Amino acid sequence: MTSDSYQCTLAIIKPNAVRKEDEIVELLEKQGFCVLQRRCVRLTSEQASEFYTEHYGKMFFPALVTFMSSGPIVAYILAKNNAIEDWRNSMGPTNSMNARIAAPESLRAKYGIDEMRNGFHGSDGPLTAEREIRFFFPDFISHPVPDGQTATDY
Ligand code: RTP
Ligand code: MG
Repeated sequence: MTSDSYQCTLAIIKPNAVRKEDEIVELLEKQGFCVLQRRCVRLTSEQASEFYTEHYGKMFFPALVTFMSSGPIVAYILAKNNAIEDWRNSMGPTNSMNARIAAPESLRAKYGIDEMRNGFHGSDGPLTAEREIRFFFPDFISHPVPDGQTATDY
């Protein structure tokens, strides 16, 4: 990826933070993220299990599925230079209580409650971003990728 090219990531506002959507979007736009697509959905537990399939078998998996299907969520395709890493930095540490200490300006510090109800999801790499964008936005077409970039870079 060249330094002036944009990258896409999949971001989610989780059920505990959805009512703060307006101010969250304002904040992320101030940080240079551009919302390319938005979708408000309520996942079934089957869909939540599929989305978080990498965590299947972990102790927190059943609670995660229950939480993610407990109310509406909002999914976004965000575009920015270095969007994947930058969005994860904007979210902060997974555990919102740690975030309030280690990264008090982060979104999870501001809008998260605990380790589970941490308000946000962000793809953790280019392949994951591609899969997760397709999960919520199957019709999204990214630009052609001539020089070996992933399909979510454009
Ligand atoms: P995410 O995938 O949602 O962006 O979060 P992450 O990479 O920071 O964290 P990950 O390890 O992938 O965990 C996925 C989500 O599962 C919930 N979780 N709860 N011990 C717990 O109670 C626990 N651990 C993880 C969180 O909602 C976390 O974001
Ligand atoms: Mg993760």
